[in-house]
Amino acid sequence: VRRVLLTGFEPFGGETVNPSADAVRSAARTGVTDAAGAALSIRAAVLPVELARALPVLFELLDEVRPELVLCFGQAGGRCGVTPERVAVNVEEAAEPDNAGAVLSGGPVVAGGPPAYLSTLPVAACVDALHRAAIPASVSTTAGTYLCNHVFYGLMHAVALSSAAASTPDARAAGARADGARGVRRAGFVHVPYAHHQVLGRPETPSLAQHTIDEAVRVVLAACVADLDVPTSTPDRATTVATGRQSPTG
Ligand code: PCA
Repeated sequence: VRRVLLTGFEPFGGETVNPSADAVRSAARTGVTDAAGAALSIRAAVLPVELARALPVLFELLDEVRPELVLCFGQAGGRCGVTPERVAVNVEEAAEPDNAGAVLSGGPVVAGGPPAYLSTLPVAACVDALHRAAIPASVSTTAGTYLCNHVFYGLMHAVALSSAAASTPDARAAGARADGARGVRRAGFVHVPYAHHQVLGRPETPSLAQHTIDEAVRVVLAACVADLDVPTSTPDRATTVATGRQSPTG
């Protein structure tokens, strides 16, 4: 049985809901099968929008679930479609503090970490699959510099360290706290727009129905599972998908 970890985020920025949390819970409830019809073992969790806690909570989940595939989701209010993220950057900076009042003041996510990590999800295939399901989608080249990018970068860093851990003592020491990342073969981040019910009084703000966002999570998950057996040596298969216009996140 293939083990999958899905995460969403709690509400932030004055919202009372976060469609990413509702959508991952929905996927765990309804279930998703692979191409051969076998049910996936899905764990869905909701991460705090807190710098000090988001990654520790994620790493605990990795240790517990030992997933092959990790898909993190977050809300990007103002975007028109579902946006698989191409790249996580080693920067955290935002005008708004996190839900615990902590300020993101321009420092790195991981001191001394590489500038960026590319998603190991098949982002173009995800967009194609979403389009086949008639869900608006495009590849995004920025997850912002708030909590979503923080979690995305921290996840990719943990996976990178855990795969290096077998070979170098340095990496083994640094990676020790994310041991559960070791079996992860694909990981990445996907932003979703506001749900309709969040913007009822704001007719100019783009949104999708929550049930469409729920479906988007299942579609992305199925596309990523189908990709699990393709060699990772060619991360950039996004030759046919144009990057859509994006508004800022969070
Ligand atoms: N979106 C924010 C953080 C939590 C969420 O759902 C972001 O894009 O950083």
